[in-house]
Amino acid sequence: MTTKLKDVQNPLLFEIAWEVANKVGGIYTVIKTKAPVTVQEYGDRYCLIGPLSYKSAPMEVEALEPPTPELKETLDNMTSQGIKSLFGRWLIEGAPYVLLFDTGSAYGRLDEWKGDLWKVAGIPSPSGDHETNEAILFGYLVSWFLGEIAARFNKKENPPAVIAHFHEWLAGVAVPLIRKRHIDIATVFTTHATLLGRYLCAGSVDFYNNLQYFNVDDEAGKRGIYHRYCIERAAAHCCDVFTTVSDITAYESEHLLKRKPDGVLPNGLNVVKFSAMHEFQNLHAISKDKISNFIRGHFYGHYDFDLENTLYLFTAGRYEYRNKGVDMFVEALARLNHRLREIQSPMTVVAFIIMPGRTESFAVEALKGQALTKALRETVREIQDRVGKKIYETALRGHEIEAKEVMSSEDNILLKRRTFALKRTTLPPIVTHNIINDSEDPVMNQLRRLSLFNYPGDRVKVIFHPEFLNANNPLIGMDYEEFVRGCHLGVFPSYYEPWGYTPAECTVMGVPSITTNLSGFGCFMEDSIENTEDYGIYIVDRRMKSVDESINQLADQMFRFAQKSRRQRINQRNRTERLSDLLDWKRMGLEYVKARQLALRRVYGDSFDTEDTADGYFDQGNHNKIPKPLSVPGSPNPEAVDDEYEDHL
Ligand code: G6P
Ligand code: 1S3
Repeated sequence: MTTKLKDVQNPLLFEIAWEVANKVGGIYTVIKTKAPVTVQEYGDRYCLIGPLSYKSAPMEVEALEPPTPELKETLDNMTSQGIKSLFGRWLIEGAPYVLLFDTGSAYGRLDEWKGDLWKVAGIPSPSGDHETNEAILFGYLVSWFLGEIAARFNKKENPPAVIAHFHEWLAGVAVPLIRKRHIDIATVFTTHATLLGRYLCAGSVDFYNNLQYFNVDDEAGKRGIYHRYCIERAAAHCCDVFTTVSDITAYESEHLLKRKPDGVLPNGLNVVKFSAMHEFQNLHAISKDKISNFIRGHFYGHYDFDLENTLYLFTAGRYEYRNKGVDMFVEALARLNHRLREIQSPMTVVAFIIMPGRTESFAVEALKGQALTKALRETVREIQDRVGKKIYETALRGHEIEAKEVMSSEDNILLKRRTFALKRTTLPPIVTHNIINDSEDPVMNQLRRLSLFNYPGDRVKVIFHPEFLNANNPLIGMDYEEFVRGCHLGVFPSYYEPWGYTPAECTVMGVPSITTNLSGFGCFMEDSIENTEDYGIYIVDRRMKSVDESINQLADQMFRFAQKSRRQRINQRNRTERLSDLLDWKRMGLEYVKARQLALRRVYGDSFDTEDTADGYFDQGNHNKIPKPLSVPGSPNPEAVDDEYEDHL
């Protein structure tokens, strides 16, 4: 309900998400990496809204006085009614304004608000669902805030148009409230997945072939998420512009949420370009060395493969065994092992699975290997020093030194002792931690079933690291980005993946990856590039193929990758890295601009000078795909492959 003409050229933008200054998963990455381009467009007219966590806020936010009287008055009024909040700058690139609400300070009103939500929107909220309670408190605080501030701005001569962009159901409660209360703002709601989709896929249903047939209320009820589903569906229907992150999730939303999204807002990244062209290749070599050090320790006593002919593959993400396609990855690794053994390949593949599970501690056997190799390294360094000094002194005196005199007998014994300690009767562990209920862990069970135990003859070795990486980790002391850079191939054969940041992150670091045509990222790349594989983006067909065929395709892709020469891998990394511009927010952010424009036109159509139907905002038109690279494939001499062609790209 528009009352006055608005300043639609200089609108205010609030962006609301549970993951603002609060890292949980992918939405945090979306919001944080997008901030620089949004700040560039909106400057101080942009403010993010999230929940206040007293643990993380001091590290994330620099507190400030509210810069406008409208904001100050609104927050003062809320504070006088017991609501605690923190306003300031979020300490990330772009330094946007951020407002965090302490949902705890509103707990006394929970029952009243739950009753109201049922009355005005028909949304039930059973007791005992903490996450939903938080979502309700957050939604009521945000709608209270937006209602007040919009009313205060409306008293101005030429009030600014206000856009509120909400992400995901956890921030969705405010959307139906804004609609019901006729708050004078334009709303956008973006869903990054659907609740029901995630639950259905995690079970064993043929999701994509049955999308239109699910009885959504029934399915949500059976899974105990009906109330959450209601929030998500209400937000999707009550917003002015409804969007999601990929075409595949748009299709899913149309059937499960019963509204066709107005457009798709794919996720970008804040791409850091190195001034030196091949800097990322050097970083690969440095990080790979660190991984190799870990490998030496992990496989001590069985370190009988050549690191020069070893490839590091990995998968990573939240531990959603089926949704993230770990089941398929492990199965394909067993087939890859078989094929590499069959051809007596000189290559060894080490496959890492980095997914946080429920663990008790690091496994002693995993720690022991690192300790032993560290001790050996130190001993060798000491001996090196002593030997170096001896040679130097002898040479200075003009004498020659006999090779057998170089090392003292004490040093010889010391070295023997260290070498002796490296003997081992056990196989190198397939898991780095002690897992709680190990016998029920799906990854462990599958590894056991397939006998992937790191036997000496295996060409595929596995390491399940059931915890996210960080630089202080005593085993693999690297943060995630550094680790990815050191790997050769990321493997993400997801079944349910609305977007999929993991392969996108690989791409901007110049690391090839495998994804699927059921992931938003995979479909986007397939749509944008003529032959994705040439650019190091392998796509497994999980739509039209049977499960067995998809696993074979995945095994085949990894097998072909393992046949590449170093030169070919370097070339492929160069091509992969060239795709990063495609994923940069500078480009991807344009879809967000369109969504906001559409919302403004729909709500404040009268305030625009030109007649505009607001339709067609998301029409992509005819976009040209990135063509095949100029380089000739399959040179007879792989070491001499097509460098001169590469320069033309
Ligand atoms: C980068 C480095 C090269 C190194 C290569 C190893 O390109 O700049 O110096 O030889 O990585 O590649 P690889 O695929 O064998 O890890
Ligand atoms: C969701 O997080 P997820 O891993 O649960 O949102 C991400 C950001 O949009 C997206 O990349 C991912 O595919 C979704 O599944």
